[in-house]
Amino acid sequence: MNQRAITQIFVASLAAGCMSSCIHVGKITDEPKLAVSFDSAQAAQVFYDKTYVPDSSGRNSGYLAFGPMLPKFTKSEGSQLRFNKAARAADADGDGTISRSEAEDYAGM
Ligand SMILES: [Ca+2]
Repeated sequence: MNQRAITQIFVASLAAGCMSSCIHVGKITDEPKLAVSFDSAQAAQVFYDKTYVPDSSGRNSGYLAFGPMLPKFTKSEGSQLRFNKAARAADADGDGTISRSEAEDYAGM
């Protein structure tokens, strides 16, 4: 193989790898925050701990990959949409107030 062919293969591989692994298209969806209250500080603490503190399972959501990767298309939730989903799940009776027992049920305590 001559020098020119090796150079062309190298450049083509580099371009293909960069083009396929450098593309990340993300879309964030969000909505206005719900008006939710808590009947106690403990209820709020349990709710926020469950909703925003990562679990301690030790699993890593990242990954390590070698070589060219496919373009990455992701959809993610905005912070208010995440809060609203959690609040709807926690507020079992739908009265707009999360009680301590509702927060504990939501947290699986
Ligand atoms: Ca409630």
